[in-house]
Amino acid sequence: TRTIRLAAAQVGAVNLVDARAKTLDRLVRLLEDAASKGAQAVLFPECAFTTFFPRHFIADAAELEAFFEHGDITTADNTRALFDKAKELGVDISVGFAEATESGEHYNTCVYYHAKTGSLLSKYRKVHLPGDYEPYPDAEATNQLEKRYFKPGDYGFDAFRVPDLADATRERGEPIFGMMICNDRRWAEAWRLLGLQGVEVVFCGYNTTGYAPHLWGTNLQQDPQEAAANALFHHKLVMQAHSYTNACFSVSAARCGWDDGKWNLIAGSTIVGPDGKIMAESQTDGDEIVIADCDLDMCRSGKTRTFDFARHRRVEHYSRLISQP
Ligand code: CDT
Repeated sequence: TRTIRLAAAQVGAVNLVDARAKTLDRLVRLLEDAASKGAQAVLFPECAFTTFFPRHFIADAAELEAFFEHGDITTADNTRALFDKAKELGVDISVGFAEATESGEHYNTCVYYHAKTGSLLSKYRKVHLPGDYEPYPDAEATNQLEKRYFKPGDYGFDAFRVPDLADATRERGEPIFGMMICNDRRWAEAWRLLGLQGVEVVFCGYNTTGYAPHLWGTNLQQDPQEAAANALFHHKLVMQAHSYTNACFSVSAARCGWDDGKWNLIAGSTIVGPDGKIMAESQTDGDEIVIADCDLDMCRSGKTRTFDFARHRRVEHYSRLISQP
């Protein structure tokens, strides 16, 4: 069978002052919960090990650096417990983190960890960095300083095969996965690049603010509740639409809830099928496992009919897609 059980590990509020060990412990518990439900691969959110620090203007370099992971993510003190647990349970994980390289560069990164071999099958660095370089003058504003804190990813969108999850048939081979991070999910180009590689499952962790008038523009006229409902709507809209037009499953995992009792991030972790329909979604804005059985052969009808790219795309008309601006 090519049915695999996938899960999103949604993570609720993480406060600025929360000890890293406490957050790490929550991630480990979520993984145990997912494993007890039979999950084979579990997606954790973007920047999963800390609060979503790009909302804050952090002028002090050492203070900022403390939000980043250094060295091998699978063995570093602040993160290894999650990978050790994945190996112990035999459950693959994908997790997002703020990456500091040896040469001092910073990326918004995620990895796919293959439990059986204890190795990283893939690494992705966020390409579409939202927000601004300069903080807003309004001290109460929700900043989104990703352009300040991270470099745009330099790996592109590479799909990859994952062994041991499903029976690899001669025809289809091992399942094809792809990863993106938060804002990437709003960009058709990111999905299509994965779609063109035959992707069957897209993983996307996110931190999406529920109320940020400075950031969203149109929210200026909205009340916070209306703004959060809109943000949730747009999140589901893009996950559903792009899963459908690329004939793939998608799993999205939120870091959500009210950080510091003040900053709202939307929930809405979902698993979507290649027909664009939601198969499972979170019921809370706290720590929660969202899980579904995904029959990868369901991707076939889309990939061989309506969205058979080789037959139907008309690339002679697409040159504007890769020209500036
Ligand atoms: N983390 C992240 O990428 N968040 C953005 C916020 C909105 S930017 C206009 C997102 O796309 O959800």
